[in-house]
Amino acid sequence: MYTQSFSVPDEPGQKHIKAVAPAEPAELMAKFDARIDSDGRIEPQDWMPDAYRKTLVRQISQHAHSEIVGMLPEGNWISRAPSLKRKAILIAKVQDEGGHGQYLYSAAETLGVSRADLLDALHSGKAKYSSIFNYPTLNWADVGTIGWLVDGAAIMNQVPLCRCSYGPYSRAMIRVCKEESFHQRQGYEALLVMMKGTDEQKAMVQDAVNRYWWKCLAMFGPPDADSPHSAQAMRWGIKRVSNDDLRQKFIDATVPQAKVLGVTLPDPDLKWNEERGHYDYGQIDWDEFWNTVNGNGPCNKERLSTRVKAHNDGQWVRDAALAHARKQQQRAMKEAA
Ligand code: FAQ
Repeated sequence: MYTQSFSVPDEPGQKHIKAVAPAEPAELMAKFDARIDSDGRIEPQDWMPDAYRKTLVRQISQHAHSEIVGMLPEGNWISRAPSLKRKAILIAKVQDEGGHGQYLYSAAETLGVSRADLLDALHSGKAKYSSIFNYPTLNWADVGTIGWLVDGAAIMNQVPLCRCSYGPYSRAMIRVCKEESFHQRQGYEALLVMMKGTDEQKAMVQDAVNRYWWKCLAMFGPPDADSPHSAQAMRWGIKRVSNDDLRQKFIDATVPQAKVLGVTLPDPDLKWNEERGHYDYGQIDWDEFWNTVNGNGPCNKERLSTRVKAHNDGQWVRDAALAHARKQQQRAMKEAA
């Protein structure tokens, strides 16, 4: 039940996107290709190949799920934040993540899928979300580290998505990236404060960085050679930079930040390579990554059951909103009559 093999539900009888058609109409296909080649944007009303639509639904919905499941590890710390200021910042951040989920589900809906179906896929364990949110937040430094490293990795991956070929996704990403940038800074600042504190506080930061560093590198997805979707997604201008290139950019940007912070990144192979103009780094544990993606990470079960409970507990809000909308509509019709 908790595995995450993604599928936009395709069960017979349900209303979903068509399977990839054997042949797309040549004229429409040529127009679509020309738009992509000229770096134009595809909008919801435009014709697009089924495979392009399906890829976008897969990526955007996984992204939306990541944002809302991503609220949970930090949400655990709202009631235990060490000051009113930190609590206010954390509440704002967690709310922002919920908002990102909303923009992204809306962007996915423009492709002809329903939000209810996407949420069903998440809640039944069929849909993927980012591996990083299946790890626990053990102490307050984890919250700062998520801001610094997890949001930092998210921004690195998402800035190029502001130029994604699908209009609604690219526009949603502009606002998301502005907010993620605040998230990254607040996390880094919280850690800077802890690193000026007691030895115990410094040790907490180092411990959090030790636990999160490698998981953040894996967030960018499998190596390019093992990434089944990358080549086509890049051809279509959905992905603009490859998994490995983004991972490298993230490492290169983060090493100097770690120096300023005074923490050690837990990789003995991390060193500047003059010839490449980049940092070399050690082996990522891909078995551990896939084990987590496939439902067996430390918090997969807990995250999904919390998510399902939140959704069920919110049923009365959705019912009330619908009843209110119906009332408004009836009133408007009466007034117009
Ligand atoms: N976790 O061929 P590729 C955030 C799957 S938002 C789980 O390389 P693709 C905000 C992949 O889905 C973080 N699964 O796939 C925040 C595919 O499986 P499928 C999320 C992963 O799509 C911060 C298979 O592996 N960001 O953090 C992961 O071309 C703090 C093969 O991989 C986005 O979603 C993973 N890490 O590239 C919130 C950004 N990586 O579908 C709260 C948009 C790969 O065949 C607090 N997404 N897989 O069953 C993307 O850029 C891409 O989808 C990638 C994966 C790069 C994630």
